[in-house]
Amino acid sequence: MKQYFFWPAALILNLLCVAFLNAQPCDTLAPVCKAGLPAASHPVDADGDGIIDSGGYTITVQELLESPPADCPGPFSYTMRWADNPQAAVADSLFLPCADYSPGSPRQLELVAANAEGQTGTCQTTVLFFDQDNFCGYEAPWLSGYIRDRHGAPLPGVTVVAHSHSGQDSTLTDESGYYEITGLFGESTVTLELRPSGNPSEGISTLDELVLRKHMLGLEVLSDSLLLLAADLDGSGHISLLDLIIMRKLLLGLQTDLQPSWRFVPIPSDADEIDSLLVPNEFHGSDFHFTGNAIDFTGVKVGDLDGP
Ligand SMILES: [Ca+2]
Ligand SMILES: [Ca+2]
Repeated sequence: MKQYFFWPAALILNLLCVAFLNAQPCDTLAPVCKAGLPAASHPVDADGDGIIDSGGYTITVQELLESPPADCPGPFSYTMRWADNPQAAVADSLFLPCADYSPGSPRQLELVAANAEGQTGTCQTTVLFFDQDNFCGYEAPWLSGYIRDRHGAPLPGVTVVAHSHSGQDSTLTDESGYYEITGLFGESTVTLELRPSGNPSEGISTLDELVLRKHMLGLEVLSDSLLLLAADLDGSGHISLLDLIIMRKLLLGLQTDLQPSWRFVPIPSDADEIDSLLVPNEFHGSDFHFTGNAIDFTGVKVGDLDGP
């Protein structure tokens, strides 16, 4: 009877000794955090009555951890805490009420790994908050702005298309030239494409032809960078006889199309940037992680050179 209990006990003791001897402490305990952690808002029933009344964000340790510490004896336990509030560490998940989320302000989260020997190590990552479904009520124009002509008059009816890796969204400028694109949260790079409305030959008369002729003859050289853009009728990046020929054809009705018929220049912009806008009517932007990005454009009617 005694032997019956003795051998398993000795075996367990032996295994514990082996485990202890194998548990070599390592120099540094280095867990690997995810590189950037998007957090989407979710609905919350704060008073438990079954009716959604607020929102918030929940982040779990598992979401934060990319990989456990390498070359160190486990098992590991994990806690996490806000880097700016290191006192409050939690083991499983952090809940952040909407009120604690500051729009446009990412926060640093720190993961703490510990092993049985009492060693600890940390890693940090940036948490990016999104309120795509508006549970926190922070849904705001993600990307907006005004499109006006070079005299400052609003340009209604311009189609604004936002292309991103998740697809595209489009809208029209209203009577005040205002556009607003929402619902493309979390995109790191977006291309805005602006498509004008109206007749390609609008705004072009013999007066404009006269201005272009004078410029080409060196009699009255255009110096305004927006006008130089307007004088490049074929979008070649420079002004040549071909631009004058196209204008002549438009005036005679021999040509009805003009590509592009408008050029859109983001504001602020300097002459160097305008010169480089050989790919017309596209604006590549990045770092649009948060709401409230504003980009205004000046629309230039190609071929319309007269007036102030
Ligand atoms: Ca040209
Ligand atoms: Ca004109």
